[in-house]
Amino acid sequence: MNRRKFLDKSYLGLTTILVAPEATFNLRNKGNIHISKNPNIYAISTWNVPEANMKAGKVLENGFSAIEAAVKGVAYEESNLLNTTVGMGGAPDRDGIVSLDACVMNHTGNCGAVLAVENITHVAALAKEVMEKTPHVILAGKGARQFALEQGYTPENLLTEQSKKAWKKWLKNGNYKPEINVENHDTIGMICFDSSGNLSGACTTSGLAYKMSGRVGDSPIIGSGLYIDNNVGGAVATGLGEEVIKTVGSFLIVELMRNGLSPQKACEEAVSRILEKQKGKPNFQVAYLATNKNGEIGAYSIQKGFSYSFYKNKVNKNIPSNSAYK
Ligand code: SD4
Repeated sequence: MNRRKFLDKSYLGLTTILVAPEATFNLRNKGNIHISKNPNIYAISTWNVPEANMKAGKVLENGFSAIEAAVKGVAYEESNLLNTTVGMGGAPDRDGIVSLDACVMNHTGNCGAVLAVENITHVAALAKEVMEKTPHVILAGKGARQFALEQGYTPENLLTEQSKKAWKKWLKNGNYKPEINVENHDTIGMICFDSSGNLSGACTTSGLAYKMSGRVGDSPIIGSGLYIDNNVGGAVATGLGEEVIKTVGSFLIVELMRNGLSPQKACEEAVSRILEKQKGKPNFQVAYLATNKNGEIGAYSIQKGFSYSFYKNKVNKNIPSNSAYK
C-alpha cells in the first residue's frame, strides 16, 4: 500500500486520534487562560455589600494577600447586625440558636472550614486559623468553638433582639418550615485577586433561617460554597445550599472554566445542572459568582434579584446578574 492510500484508508482512524483529545474534557488541564503579568487587583462579592467589598479592596491596595483581604472583607458583614444571614444578628435555627458556617481557600489550594459554630462572630477568620494552625480542614460544632476560645476569640451572644422577635413570630406558625428569602439572601462569598496575581476566597453564613439544629449548607463546604484554583479561577455560591451541594456547584464552575468556558457560561451551566432536575420553576434561589485568571467575571442565578459587588481601581459597583427566570 502506498503512502497516499494508507493515509486515505486510515483517515477515519486518524480523525478519531487527532480530534478526540480536543473534544474530550482535559481533566488535568492546568488552565488554558492567559495570566496577566500586571494584575489589577479586584474583589467580588455576592450581593450588594459595598462596605465589605471596599474593605477587601483597601486591604488589597495596602499590599496584603488575597486571603487576608477576603477574610477582612467578609468580617464587615459578620459584624453587621442588619445582615440577618451572616454572623452576629444572623437568623437562628428552629430552637432559637444561631450557628454559623464558613470556609476559606487560598491560592495554594489550601483551605479551612468551620461548621455549626455557636457564639463566635468571625467564623471566616476562624476557618483561616483552622487552615493555618491545625492539620485539619474542617472543625465542627463544639470542637470549632473550643478551638476559637483557644485562639483567643471572645464568646458572644449572636442572637439580636430583632432576630429573636422574628424567630418568635415564625414559631407561632406552628409548622416547621425553614425559610430562605428568594429575593434577598446575604450570605457573602468573596473572591479577591491580589497584587501578586493570586486568587483566594472566603464564604460565611448563618445558613437557612430556622433550619434544624445541626443543619449545615453549602457555604462551608469546599467545592460547593467556594472553590479556588489559582491556575484557573474561583467561584462562590449563595442560595439554597442543599441544591448547591448536590451539584458541587463551585467546583463544577472552576472545572468548566479550566476547560475553556467563560465565567459567565460556567455559572449558567451550573445553574442549569440544578434546573434540569426540577419540574418547572423552583421556589428557591441559587446564585453563582465566578472569575477567571484573566479577570473576567460571570454571575447567574435561578431567580431574578441577584447582584454582585465589584471593586476595582478604588471604586465599588453593584452589578445586577442575569437569571434563568425573569
Ligand atoms: C446555606 N447558602 O446555608 C446558604 C444560605 C444562603 O443567603 O446563601 N443564604 O444554604
